Amino acid sequence: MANSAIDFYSHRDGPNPWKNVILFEELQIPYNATYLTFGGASGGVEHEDFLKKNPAGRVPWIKDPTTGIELTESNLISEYLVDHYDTKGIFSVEGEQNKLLVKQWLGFQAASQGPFFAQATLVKRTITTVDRALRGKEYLVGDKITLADLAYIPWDLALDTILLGDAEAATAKERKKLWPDWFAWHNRVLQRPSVQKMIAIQKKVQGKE
Ligand SMILES: N[C@@H](CCC(=O)N[C@@H](CS)C(=O)NCC(=O)O)C(=O)O
Repeated sequence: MANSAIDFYSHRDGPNPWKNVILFEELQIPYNATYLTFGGASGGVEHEDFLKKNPAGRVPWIKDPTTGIELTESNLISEYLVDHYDTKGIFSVEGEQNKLLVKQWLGFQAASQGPFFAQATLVKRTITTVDRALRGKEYLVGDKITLADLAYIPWDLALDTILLGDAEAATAKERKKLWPDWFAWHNRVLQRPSVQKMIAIQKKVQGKE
């Protein structure tokens, strides 16, 4: 058991730190969360105060006063928490093959699920940026059409298939039909009390209770 609470740097909306919250709840590890903002303002992930801790300017980041360990990368933090605090072996697996498979799927999560899902969010953010830039204007530059406006058209035309008009996967019902095993697995994991607790904490800090 951790002697003192782990210092945990997080973000209210960014999904990665919330993986670690599930582990804090599973293993009953005390922690103190500091919620940073995105960007370089005071209290931000890119402010010099935090860059001294994590030069990558990303959360999560922890300091465990019990061991003195400082660490970033959410999946590595989860592995650290299990190595040190999973005394009942809730998450232990037998044999080299299974141990490696856990690492394989953690690697796939970090290299594929996280970044590609994040891109989907960035699509909307990009549209918001351009929308903002066009407020009160007819074109991006000056008061006439330029190459800049034209360059956006082909990708914007593809939006129906990229994201917004994803008629096949827009609702849970459709996703269940497309990916039944993924859907069942997702809902299965969702039932764990630690995950429900994480969701409750997340809603609270996001002001969505
Ligand atoms: N591979 C890292 C990714 C960390 C990451 O991208 N965190 C996001 C929040 S979910 C972040 O801090 N973003 C800050 C930014 O993009 O400026 C991990 O799994 O911990």
